[in-house]
Amino acid sequence: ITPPSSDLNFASYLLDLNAGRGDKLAFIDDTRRLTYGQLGDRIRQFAGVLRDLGVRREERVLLLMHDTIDWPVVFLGSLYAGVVPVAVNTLLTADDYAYILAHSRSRAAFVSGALLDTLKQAMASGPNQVEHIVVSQPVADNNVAESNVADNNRSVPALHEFEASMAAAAPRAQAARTLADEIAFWLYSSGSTGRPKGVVHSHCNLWYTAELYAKPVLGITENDITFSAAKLFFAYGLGNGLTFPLSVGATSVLMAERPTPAATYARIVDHQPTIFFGVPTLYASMLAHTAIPARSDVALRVCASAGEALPQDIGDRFTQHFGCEILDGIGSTEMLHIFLSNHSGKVRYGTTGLPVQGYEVELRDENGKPVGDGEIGDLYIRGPSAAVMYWNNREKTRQTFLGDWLKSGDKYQRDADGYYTYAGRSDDMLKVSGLYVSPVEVENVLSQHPAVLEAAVVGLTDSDGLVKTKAYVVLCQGNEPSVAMQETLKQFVKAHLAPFKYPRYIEFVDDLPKTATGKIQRFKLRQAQEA
Ligand code: 3SK
Repeated sequence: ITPPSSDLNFASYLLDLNAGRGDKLAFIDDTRRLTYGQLGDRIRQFAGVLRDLGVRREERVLLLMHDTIDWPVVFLGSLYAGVVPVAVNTLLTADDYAYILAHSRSRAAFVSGALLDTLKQAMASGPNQVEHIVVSQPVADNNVAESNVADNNRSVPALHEFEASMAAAAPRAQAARTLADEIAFWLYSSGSTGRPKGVVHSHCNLWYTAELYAKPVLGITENDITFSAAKLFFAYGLGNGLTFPLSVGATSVLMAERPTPAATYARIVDHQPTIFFGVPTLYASMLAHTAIPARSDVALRVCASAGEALPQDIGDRFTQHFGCEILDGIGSTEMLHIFLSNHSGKVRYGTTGLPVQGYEVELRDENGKPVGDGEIGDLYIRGPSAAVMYWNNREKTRQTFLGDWLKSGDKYQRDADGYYTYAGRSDDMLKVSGLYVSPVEVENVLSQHPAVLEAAVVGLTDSDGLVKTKAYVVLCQGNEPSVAMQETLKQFVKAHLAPFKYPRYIEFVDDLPKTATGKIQRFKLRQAQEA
């Protein structure tokens, strides 16, 4: 593909691209609809709000909002104005937001009414530079009663209501003349340890993910309706629900609430999306749901999965029922979207597929040397959508961004046909009796047992100081924890994998600790063990 020109304002690019689609629906949320014409008007209007609030080019603003049509307006309106939105997870604690506010030095905060109290708590607990809080969809006790007049000499932040601020602003006719390589937005990425890292992305990165993944791999066109269970504040959701559909003039369905199977199916049936984006845990619970819609009730033509490896059985059962493939892939906040993926017509469930064209992938050993097919190695990626850096974190930036290459922190194995299979996070891998054991591999086998809903495997250091595998297992309803069940599951794993991989210990639990995207937090299980 030909790279974009060195002048690129991604928001302005999208507005130009969709200029002929004024009456077409761009977004449908839980209560409202927005055409492309209205979206363009609101983006220009929002850039006027930023000017009224005194937010200047290259300054940061916090975007802490649920998925409604205001989210893309704030995100793209900021890009349009050359202001940098810092989009954050709506499920964090006040302590996390206090850290992010101080770290990003956000000048204003755009927040959903339901999250205002948490934001205020964060602001009260630490230093920050927020002068204005603008509340989208206020709730009853928000008290957004003040006049909406910006006064930059205040000592406490002014509270504004989103719609009133929009109504009072004069639209900004011209977009900021940004460069393709200019900083466009930040996302925060949390690792298994330490504070979240501010991942800094440029305008062209958004363009690349649409050109390299969404168009060729998903085959997305203007006739599609997208629906992403992953929220817009995740890199995965941002592409799925915003930049991909808008890059082709498609329609995106947004949902503010948590993606339960019932809520997800309701959108799939009511709005007839043609592309659905989920995560493995959700696909599993959708298949276990008591009221699965019939294939004839849905319009799905392709689905995507990321966040963690999709077990083969879930892919098979989903395709059997809905007649539609799930393209399992892996991306990262640092690469912005998916760089390794299954491709329609060539899906191999249980694998993460093949490199997305435009990205290079390598597996290396501890000394940085490429490993052979069938061997487990560390995953490195090279591609044009890589983030610029972690903000104000030289050490972590240097450890991750290695020239053109980026170290993902995942372990993979490639087979003779070039398909990649996930072998766990680098720091989750176990070495038992000198041999690598992938917790994911053992979990996948356990999950295939009819009594098992889900499982997580970690290393347990025994009294000899040797690492043994331990499985935390959630049983399906109607199955009771027992010694006999432990023995059955151990034998089941031994029958399916090299015997040394079977979990020496099994503990039954009610649920597993997970991130908001559904990734199992094995480090929490390890910590609980050590406590
Ligand atoms: O979790 C993933 O695989 C992923 C996919 C797309 C974008 C971001 C992420 C973390």
